[in-house]
Amino acid sequence: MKRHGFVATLAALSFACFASGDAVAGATVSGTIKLELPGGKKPGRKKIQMAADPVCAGKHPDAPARSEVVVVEDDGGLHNVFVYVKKGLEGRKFDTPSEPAVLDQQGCIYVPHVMGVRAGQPITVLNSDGTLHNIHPKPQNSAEINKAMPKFMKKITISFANAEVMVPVKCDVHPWMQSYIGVMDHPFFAVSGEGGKFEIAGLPAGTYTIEAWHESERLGTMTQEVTVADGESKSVDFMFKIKPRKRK
Ligand SMILES: [Cu+2]
Repeated sequence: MKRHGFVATLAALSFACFASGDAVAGATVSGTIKLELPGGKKPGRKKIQMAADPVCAGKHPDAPARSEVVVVEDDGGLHNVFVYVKKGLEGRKFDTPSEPAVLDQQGCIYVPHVMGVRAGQPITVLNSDGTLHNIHPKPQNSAEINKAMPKFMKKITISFANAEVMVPVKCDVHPWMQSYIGVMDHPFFAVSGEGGKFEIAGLPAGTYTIEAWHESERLGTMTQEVTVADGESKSVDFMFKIKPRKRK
């Protein structure tokens, strides 16, 4: 019996050594992003008027598309927040993925509304609509892109050379079309989704400034510092507040 226990302990020890030695012991930072809703009232999402292009309007036969500027759940869970490591990775280099990110023009809306890519990573831009779009990102740190995509052009590839939070993307044909792309020189970013949740995994041990960015100026950005050890998981939550409108 004793001997059996000893062997089992040895086996467990060697497994533990294997796990810490060979596996990627990256840390995870995850959390929930919420919007404070005074009185429990969440901001409405305006209908998007697409009548100017009947092809677009025809893509939403049952209900009109609605603005994605502030997408918030009843309990405050806030979608489309770009969360990323702003500080703490200086001097580190990460391979650029050759796998393209995908931005679709679908129902005359950008899908996804907010996304992250790597500097130099190819981005496949799809036209799923059978109408003319014009993909027009306006980066500050990379070359501007302005490409018409007639209805027969289903796919093009673009990329941004340099990191930038965030690159706004517009369509010159459909003024309501707007999206944002976070261009990063490292892989540690996420976009909040269901429940306002996000997760950034595989982080090296270290102390990081995490920034949460929302496109509305009245929400803006928030930052928090977090220190993680190898393999550690830490929770970082953000609570956005709607700032008063700026007086003009
Ligand atoms: Cu368009």
